[in-house]
Amino acid sequence: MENKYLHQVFEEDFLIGAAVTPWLLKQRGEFIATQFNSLTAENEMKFESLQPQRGVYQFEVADKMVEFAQNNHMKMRGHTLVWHNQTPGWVFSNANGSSVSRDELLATMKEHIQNVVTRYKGKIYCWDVANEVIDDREGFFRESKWHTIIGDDFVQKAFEFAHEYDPEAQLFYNDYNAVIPEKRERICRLLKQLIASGTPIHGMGIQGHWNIYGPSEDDIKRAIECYADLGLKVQMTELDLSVYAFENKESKLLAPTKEMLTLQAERYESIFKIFKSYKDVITGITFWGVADDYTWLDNFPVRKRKNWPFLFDENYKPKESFQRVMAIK
Ligand code: HXH
Repeated sequence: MENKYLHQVFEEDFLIGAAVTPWLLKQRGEFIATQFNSLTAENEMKFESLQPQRGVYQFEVADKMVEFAQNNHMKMRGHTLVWHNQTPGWVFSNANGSSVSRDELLATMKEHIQNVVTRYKGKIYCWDVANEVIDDREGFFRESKWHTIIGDDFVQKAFEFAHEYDPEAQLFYNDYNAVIPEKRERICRLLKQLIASGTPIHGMGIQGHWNIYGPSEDDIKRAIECYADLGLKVQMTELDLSVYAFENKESKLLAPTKEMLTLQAERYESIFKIFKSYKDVITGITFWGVADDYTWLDNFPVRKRKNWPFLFDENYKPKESFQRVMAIK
């Protein structure tokens, strides 16, 4: 296995992707194209990026990212069509501040999906159609304007529109905390309802914003099985392993400790062993970034706190985590 690249080691198993910014592609394009064979735009295909004002579409940046993927023979995932965040206010309210009606919001949803999905038909093989619509604790649907204004069928509608404009695209539901048993059960209920009503849905995206302490291997396995048992493909869509437990508010650390890096390497090895054992249902593993020089975790859940969640360090050198993942048989 000398000098193989990351995606080559899993060639027979699943795609290996990275979420990137235009800046990363410019600075580190060659590195990204050699280690990964799938690409996601971290922000550039979200609603506010593509249609900041009603009827005003901005496709230039996203187009360039799609072009990069094509030029480098990488697959591209689309993220995301319907989400409660990073969606402009005009979507939900009229010029006078009053709420749009169900029919108006459905028309906006349909038009947006039509324009975006049609533009990238045949170039984006897989869409996160709906992101994070299930509530974390009680209740079922997360409280959002999409849900309040349209009602329970807003998720189904989004999938139907996406399917109408690209019948070949793989359509995914995507969520976080998707291996925590209580939320997993609620997500499964949603997926079952969608399937029972004939919705064109093909996969479940487990985001995978995890850390060096959890979730447990059992929870990960059980979740993959639950989703796969519904007949869906499964992907890890936003994988990163924070070096902090979620409650840890530490913010002064300038470099990861040895213990952190060792724990991270052990966890990367064990989760990739699990992923490999489910290669028949898992079709892709995407990291939510590339290397430790830049991650959204530098600002979440603690602002301006450095984190080191990936397989490559701040200088794009392989970490112990990388070696352990590459050595899996
Ligand atoms: C993802 N959300 C998004 O899918 C992706 O588009 C974005 O670029 C980064 C991460 C993860 C997320 C979900 C909920 C959330 C924060 C991040 O809100 C919380 C707030 C407090 C406590 C827990 C979650």
